[in-house]
Amino acid sequence: MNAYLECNPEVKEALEAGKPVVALETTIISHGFNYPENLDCAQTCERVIREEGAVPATIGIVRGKIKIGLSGEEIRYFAEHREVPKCSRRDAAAIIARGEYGAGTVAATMLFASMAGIRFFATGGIGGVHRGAQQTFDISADLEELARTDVAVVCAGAKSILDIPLTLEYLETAGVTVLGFQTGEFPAFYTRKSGSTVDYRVESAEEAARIVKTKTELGIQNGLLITVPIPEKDELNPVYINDNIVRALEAAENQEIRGKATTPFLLAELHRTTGGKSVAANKALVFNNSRIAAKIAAAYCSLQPASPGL
Ligand code: PSU
Ligand code: MN
Repeated sequence: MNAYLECNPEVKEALEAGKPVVALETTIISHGFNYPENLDCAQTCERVIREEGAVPATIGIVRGKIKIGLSGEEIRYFAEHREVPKCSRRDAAAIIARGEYGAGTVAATMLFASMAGIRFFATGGIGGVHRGAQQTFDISADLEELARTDVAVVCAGAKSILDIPLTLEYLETAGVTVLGFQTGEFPAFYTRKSGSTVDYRVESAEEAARIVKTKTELGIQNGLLITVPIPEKDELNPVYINDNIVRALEAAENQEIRGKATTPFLLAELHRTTGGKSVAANKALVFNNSRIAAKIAAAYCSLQPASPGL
């Protein structure tokens, strides 16, 4: 492990013993929700992972150290300090060298998890190719990270604030395996369906774990995406949420929101215009993803290698 990494003893022990560990991100805490929902969400994700017998490792940069497995107090800090900068791969070295705090995106959390040897990561949605990217070039660094870093990310697909077909094209070019957990369709975060298909539908945690394991044994060292639809009871009406998304995109355009501010702005707009409905859906899907990630991590740890010596 590098000198900037600090792994808490529980996570370290679990990793050494080959027990299931699931990483969680901090951008979702500082920039994905308001206080105190963000605190409740972060704590519940950890609890859900524990209920499945896995160890949660919420990851963030604390005074220049990459903390693998934040303490309760540190999680509270990220929840209360929404000004902590969003940290993607490109920001990591600068934030760490300056001894500052950083809230890790999906990209940075994958990077840090892989440094620590964590194979599974649960989140809400990944960043992707933004609508209009043909002009703006706004493509999330999350996709590039999936192209290069060996961590399996469990998410509810991507929001339709993004261009989902183009996001899937990018993932295909990057060689990222995309699984649908009990679905043949790529989920659209707030809704179970996006109109785009996934290539591989899996029915169980064991089946997903077997694919991750096979990829590892083949020495294919990039990311893998496991997409899980939001539970039916929590799904939002597609017409309703898409109307709100169109309005949020217009507001971003009118206010000339650009770069790393775009995704948090769109999320906040949706939270506001849906009067909290998007927040409730967002929480439900993150908890569901945390539970399924823990189940897959546990299944992975109980799989035997395909043949001796692997
Ligand atoms: N999608 C969500 N909630 C989030 C994010 C995405 O529903 O909090 C965050 C994640 O941390 C993701 C990041 O990695 O936004 C993507 O930002 P960008 O589009 O700037 O790459
Ligand atoms: Mn962007």
